[in-house]
Amino acid sequence: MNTGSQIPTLQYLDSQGHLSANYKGTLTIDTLLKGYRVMVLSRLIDERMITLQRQGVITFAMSALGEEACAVASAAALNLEDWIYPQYREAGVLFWRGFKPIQYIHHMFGDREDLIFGRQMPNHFGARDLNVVTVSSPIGTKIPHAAGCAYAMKIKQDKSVAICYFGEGATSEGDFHAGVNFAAVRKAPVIFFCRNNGYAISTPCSKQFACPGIAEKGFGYGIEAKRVDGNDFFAVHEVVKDAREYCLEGKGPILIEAMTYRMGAHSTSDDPSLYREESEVEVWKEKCPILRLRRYLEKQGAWNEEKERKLLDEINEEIQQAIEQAKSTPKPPLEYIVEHVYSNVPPKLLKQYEEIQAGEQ
Ligand SMILES: Cc1ncc(C[n+]2csc(CCOP(=O)(O)OP(=O)(O)O)c2C)c(N)n1
Ligand SMILES: [Mg+2]
Repeated sequence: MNTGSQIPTLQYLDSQGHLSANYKGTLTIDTLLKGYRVMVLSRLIDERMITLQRQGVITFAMSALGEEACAVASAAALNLEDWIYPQYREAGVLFWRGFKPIQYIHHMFGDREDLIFGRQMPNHFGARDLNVVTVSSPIGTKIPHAAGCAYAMKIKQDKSVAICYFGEGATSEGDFHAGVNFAAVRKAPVIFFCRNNGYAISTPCSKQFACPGIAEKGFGYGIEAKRVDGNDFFAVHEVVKDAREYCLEGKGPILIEAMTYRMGAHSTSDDPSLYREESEVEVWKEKCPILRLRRYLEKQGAWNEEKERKLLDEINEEIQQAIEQAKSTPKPPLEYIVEHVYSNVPPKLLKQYEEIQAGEQ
């Protein structure tokens, strides 16, 4: 983040797992244990997918390494009826809502069981039955979509909100301006959740924007804005829970800036050693959201080495089985690349399809 911000960063849980006495929230040990499991699942799946890409088994992978609390703790603060507009680092939201590792891995393989039949890049997931709108590659495009969805819910007097996740890089896009301004004027019940992870691929925040941070941008649109430690499960949960209530009281949208760090590469097509020092990553390893929550749970007597080993074994086994299953699942039929979008396949697409088909024979 650039220096000079006057907006404080809400934090309750420090890196050693001490919870501040100021925390008056509602999180129970059961919810925290679920949150911990989902964050570990998200981490282990990400790590395996990166390895599979390196082995040439899948084409591409992105990860949420170090940013897991943003997705999982925010999902824990929402209702299932709330609409989710994720970017590509929010698989944790899906897992919190019950998406199975096998479903996710079919998606990463783009096979016949992938809900979108391999028509999107890996990490561009979605789940209609979980109210999770499919990720789209062009950065920021989901911001006006979420604003429109929330405005529709307001008109229909639904008691739900929309949440739109994006990185700090997305706030330099025109869609950020259009979406946030529209939501502000219409008082649409939408939470704009910005993960400020320090980089937009290789561009650090210092070269992205001249204002002190992202939260400040919200004030420019006349909306409420908060900054939170994005690696603190308690703080993220509380700020999103409060934001949801704020939206439902008809007060309009809210912008949350979650301070976090992208521990991994931007994607498997990126090499961060070209633009940042390893020492920077080392500092953030101690602030890891998973480690922090584990330390807290251990202090409460709710977690120990034996439980940890069992959890890792269970998840790794489930992931391994899912990978085997995906490996033996056929690819979607070739015609699916042109079908299911238009009622009649447009001539240009048909021509391309016929060319590919001829090349395959
Ligand atoms: C409109 C648009 N421009 C550029 C890209 C290429 N691109 C993909 S991800 C990315 C960086 C996004 O950074 P940020 O919003 O901070 O999200 P993060 O990857 O850090 O989570 C860029 C420039 C794109 N997908 N869409
Ligand atoms: Mg970023």
